[in-house]
Amino acid sequence: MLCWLRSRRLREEADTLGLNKKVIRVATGNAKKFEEIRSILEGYGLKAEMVEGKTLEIQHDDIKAIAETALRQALSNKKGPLLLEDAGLFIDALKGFPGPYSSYVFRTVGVEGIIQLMKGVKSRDAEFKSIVAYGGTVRRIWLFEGNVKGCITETPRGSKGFGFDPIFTPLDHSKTFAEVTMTEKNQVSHRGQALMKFTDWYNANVVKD
Ligand code: ITT
Repeated sequence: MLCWLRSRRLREEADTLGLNKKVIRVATGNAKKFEEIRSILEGYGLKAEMVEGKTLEIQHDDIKAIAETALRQALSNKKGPLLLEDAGLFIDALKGFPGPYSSYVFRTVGVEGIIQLMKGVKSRDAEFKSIVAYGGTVRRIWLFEGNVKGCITETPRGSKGFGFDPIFTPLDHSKTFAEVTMTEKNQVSHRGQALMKFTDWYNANVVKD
């Protein structure tokens, strides 16, 4: 009931602001991530508009808390509604590292740093996790989670995608995320899963009148 009332308020808010409900404003500083989000949302009949600028990323061991805090911060100086996504690569043998520190680890030691850390390690299970955060104002935020299990390759493979794509092979697949097209990646990726949950909710609660 509470959720329904909140959804109705969000719908009313969008109406008052005169927003086109089919356009989702996405806050990210990563153009390749935006392109994936744009393509996924398009598949569900929604358009994406990039709201540029690096979002604040707090240090926390939970990516839900990171996404929620980043969205609150973005909404405090940009007009909502906004969607923001936070993701990370969690490697079992490294007890979940780099996880919430993925952005920092990618910028510093990069893909090669992970390959070095995993040298000689037999168990190579890993998981990409994604949290999509959406809200109209700082007080009301919805979270949607997606994940994909897979493993870390021995060497980087492929040149598509971004970040840790060249070293991640999803379960039951032989190619890394960097060896397949963006459409193929989106069909199995953590981001694709989280955005599917978001669009189900959004189309049912916000778009419908
Ligand atoms: P934002 O501005 O949207 O925060 P970002 O690049 O910092 O962009 P994240 O914090 O969500 O994105 O992701 C942290 C890091 O995790 C990112 O720098 C990548 O190295 C890695 N990563 C996230 N999603 C990925 C994906 O789909 N494929 C490969 N690496 C990914």
